[in-house]
Amino acid sequence: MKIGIDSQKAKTLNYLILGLGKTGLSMVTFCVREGLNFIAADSRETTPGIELLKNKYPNIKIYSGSFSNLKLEGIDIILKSPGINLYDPIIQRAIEQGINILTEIDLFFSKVRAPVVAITGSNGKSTVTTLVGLVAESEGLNVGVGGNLGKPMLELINSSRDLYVLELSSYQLELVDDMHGAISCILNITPDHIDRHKTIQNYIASKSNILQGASLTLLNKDDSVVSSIKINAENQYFSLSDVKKNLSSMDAKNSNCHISFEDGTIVILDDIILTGDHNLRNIVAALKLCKLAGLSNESMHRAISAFRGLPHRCEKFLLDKNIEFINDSKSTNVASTKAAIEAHSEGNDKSIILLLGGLDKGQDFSPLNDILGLAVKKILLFGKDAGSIKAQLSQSLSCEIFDSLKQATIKSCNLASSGDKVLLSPGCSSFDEFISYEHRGDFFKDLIFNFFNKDSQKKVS
Ligand code: UMA
Ligand code: ADP
Repeated sequence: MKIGIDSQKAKTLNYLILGLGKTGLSMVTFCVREGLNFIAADSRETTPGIELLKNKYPNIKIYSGSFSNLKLEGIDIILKSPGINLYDPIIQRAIEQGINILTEIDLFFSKVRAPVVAITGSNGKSTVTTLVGLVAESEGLNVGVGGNLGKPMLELINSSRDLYVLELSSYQLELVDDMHGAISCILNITPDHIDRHKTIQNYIASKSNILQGASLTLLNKDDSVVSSIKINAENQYFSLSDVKKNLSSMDAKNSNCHISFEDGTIVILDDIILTGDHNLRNIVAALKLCKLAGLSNESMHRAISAFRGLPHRCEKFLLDKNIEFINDSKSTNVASTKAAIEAHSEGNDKSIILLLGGLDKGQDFSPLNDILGLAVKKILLFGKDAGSIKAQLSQSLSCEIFDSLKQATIKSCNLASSGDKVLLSPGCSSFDEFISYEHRGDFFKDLIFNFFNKDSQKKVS
């Protein structure tokens, strides 16, 4: 049984904060503010987090080094950072010793009274979370937007908030059993992070935890995995297929294509700047969530029609000699690469030069074969797992392997001609060559701007 962090007893217990990244530091601040007894630990000898902590709170106890030497005697509760694996021996030891393991989500809900919209899924979380946040802002609400998106949720807490919008990852949701009346949404589930969760079933179970204790849930009717999840809360579905059925009947009547609810039109399709069905699906989900959160049609229309998309997600950053360059560095799984190719292909014109590769996280790349055969002129593979990805692709496809993204990018520039689209949608994580997907995307853009002697400030939408 979990101990409520807001109970009187909680103040008498001893806590161990595991991991001193962004989340760990936010948990330290929380514990200091609440007057809780704690020590903080990181398995690396030195991390920027430890230095920050020593400067800010010189008197707190910090353990650094292998967790195998970390004693758990006297610890009542572990506060786990999302990056620490449930299968880590320290967590297993803690479970054996009956120590409670809580996360930032438990701490968050112990303090927050305003409504919470919580969003998970394999892809589209950041886009949908940002969109809902923008609609709430447009309504004039004091909204806290964060979570896996970047700003730890504990840093969002403020008693004057009207609403919180949280992006939650499978790492954050792994141990969650109560979402305290949140409006919870699962956008889609396709294989990802199996290296961390071991099985797809564990990954689905982790994502599904977002529904526990929710007051309202929103699921994707078009996603076979998501739509078959059993739910206890009052559930609604969103569906791009249903929206598209209505659109085609409207097309026939020559009227404006728009997404609407029973009480009015929300957004005219021509006003939407984002490309691709995947983004239309994100917009449909965001609109439904806004509706469930009580936001007005006017705010939805204003925010959605002004939204240009987040950087590194199908970001068109240069059009030169009629060649389009697209940075989709945030694509770290096969489903997102597929979505990007679909969004940029026109029939069977094979105009895409695709840069694919990095760390494959044990994914199966064969589901890409059909769309690659239809829409892609050349596949430039790069990074540590280029060889194993190539082995999974159909032999009839034109592939070439490069040691680095730099070499693959230069090749793409030499290869591209008028009408082509050069698309970085790696479908892999970036850590073999880069510190993050942002680093990878910026590196790609800089190389291309340099190649064409372009001013990097002159971007296209
Ligand atoms: N650490 C250990 N032992 C371990 C693992 C990590 O001591 O076994 C330490 C590291 O040395 C480091 C710290 O833990 O000092 C890092 O903690 P963390 O990995 O939990 O990361 P945070 O800095 O707290 O950032 C986390 C999320 N990171 C992960 O889930 C890996 C961020 O998502 C999130 O933005 C941030 O909290 C704020 O909520 C990043 C991410 O990659 C973007 N998420 C994955 C994804 O989107 O696919 C899930
Ligand atoms: P997340 O936060 O879940 O990683 P993002 O909005 O940051 O989602 O997008 C990550 C990647 O997934 C990008 O490559 C983007 O183009 C792609 N993507 C966004 N929404 C979807 C979707 N609904 N289905 C498939 N891919 C998507």
